[in-house]
Amino acid sequence: MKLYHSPMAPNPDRVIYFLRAKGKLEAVELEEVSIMKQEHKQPGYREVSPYAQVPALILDDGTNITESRAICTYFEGIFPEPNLMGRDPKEKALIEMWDRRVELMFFIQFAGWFRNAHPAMAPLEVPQSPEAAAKSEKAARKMVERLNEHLANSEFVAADRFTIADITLYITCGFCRVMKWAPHKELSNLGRWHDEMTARGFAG
Ligand SMILES: N[C@@H](CCC(=O)N[C@@H](CS)C(=O)NCC(=O)O)C(=O)O
Repeated sequence: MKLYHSPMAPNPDRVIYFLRAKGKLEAVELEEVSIMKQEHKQPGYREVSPYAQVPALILDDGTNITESRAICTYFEGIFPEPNLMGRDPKEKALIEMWDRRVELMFFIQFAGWFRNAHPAMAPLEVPQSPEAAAKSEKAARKMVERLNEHLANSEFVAADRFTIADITLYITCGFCRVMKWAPHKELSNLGRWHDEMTARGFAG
């Protein structure tokens, strides 16, 4: 299996941290694609990922899987332990609920802020929009406050153990550095949770 990724890019990191949490990073051949050099937009890579995005997983039979959560679902199936996506219908639903909340209401909103505001994103986000940046920043800040409140009474993001939802929140907190923002240093419950996640070592 080959995993196309870009160093420091959050969606590929989500998959790499997931694999590392499974103790299975060595199961894939890693190939780097530079987003900043726009290698992901070259015709050769578009054959791997038609939407020109990383990560992309190519299975040994040639199948392409190009959504980070779908790639994690595949790895959860072939490497079931430790379980990171739920063991029974209720747990699966609750973990997916939190993972999607983090992805849609924090990660995607933060990405909208970054892509519409940061000068380095100008070639990728055409045209950049200050209004969209402001709206997304507001939504990201609101969600991170909600997550901080949630973590006042929960050790982990979902269920009562470490799951993919913790990985998704952790990569998003790390991604915030690109706007010189560290929400886990501003909000105490998020900070407690973040220290515990760092101590687990899945981020390498
Ligand atoms: N929904 C996709 C999103 C993938 C994505 O947006 N990846 C970013 C890197 S973190 C990318 O390839 N960006 C290239 C671009 O926007 O041109 C997933 O979860 O895999």
